[in-house]
Amino acid sequence: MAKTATKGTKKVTAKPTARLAAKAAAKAAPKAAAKAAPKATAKAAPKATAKAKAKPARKAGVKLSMLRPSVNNMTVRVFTRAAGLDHSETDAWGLTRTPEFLARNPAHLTPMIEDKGLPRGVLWESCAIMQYLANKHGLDKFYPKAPAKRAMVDSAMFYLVGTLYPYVARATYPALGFPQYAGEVGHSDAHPDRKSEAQKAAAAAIAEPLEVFHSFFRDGKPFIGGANPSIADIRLAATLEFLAVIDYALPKWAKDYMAAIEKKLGNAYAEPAGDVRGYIAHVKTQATA
Ligand SMILES: N[C@@H](CCC(=O)N[C@@H](CS)C(=O)NCC(=O)O)C(=O)O
Repeated sequence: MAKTATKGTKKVTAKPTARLAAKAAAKAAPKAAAKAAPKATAKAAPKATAKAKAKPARKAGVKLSMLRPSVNNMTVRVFTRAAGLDHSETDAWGLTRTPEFLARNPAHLTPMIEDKGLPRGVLWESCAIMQYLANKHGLDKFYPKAPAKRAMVDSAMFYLVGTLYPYVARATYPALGFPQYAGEVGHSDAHPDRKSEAQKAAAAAIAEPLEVFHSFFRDGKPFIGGANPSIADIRLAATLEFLAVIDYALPKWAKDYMAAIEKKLGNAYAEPAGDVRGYIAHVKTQATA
């Protein structure tokens, strides 16, 4: 990964952004792409028009440590913005294995939140963070309370993290310049041809679980969450962003689905996506240089 240019903490006063959408979406990506490395863009969503009523932002007091080029991080960054949670973002680039970070989070993983009341003070794992914040703030729109509906959202997220994401990681991490997991061909000193075969096999394996999200979890609805994107939808759309780095040919439904999420969530989606897209544009430029 290229070193991110900006460190430090920024306060992010997000607003629910359903109406603020498309304009900002168009703006964010090129802005990020223009930078050699993704730069801090954690600023407030654009002000609503005079007509739109100012909704009081929920006071979350959440501190988020994150890495801008990461879709795991993008997931939580989109969610906090879309849910209108006040939070601050700290760029953790280069810091995740420092003694200070490890003392708080021995898994050295981002996204990580710090929030009063958490038994150990911190929480990592993107889906667990969204579940926790949705529970804490009663965000049923993103995470339904009804057990059966909630179970489907949980199932989709576990299926993503346990099945789809490992394929996406094996297929894209080499192109992204991210390290692969120990024990995998990509991490070993195997011949580049073997690594390339493994990468291609992983890319080929993506189609099946991807289709399951469409045919089973969406089941004819616009989103897994129904008429509105749930936390599982945010997790899925963010994950699919990485596939651009290998020019993966997404099926039409997936392209439409991602566009629909971006349209619904507006700048809440577009801004964090811009950081990921900017990073991908950067590595692709490097690869062809
Ligand atoms: N399953 C986790 C994955 C988190 C993860 O892999 N985070 C990476 C960035 S994509 C990280 O923080 N790596 C830093 C490190 O290991 O030091 C999630 O969804 O949050």
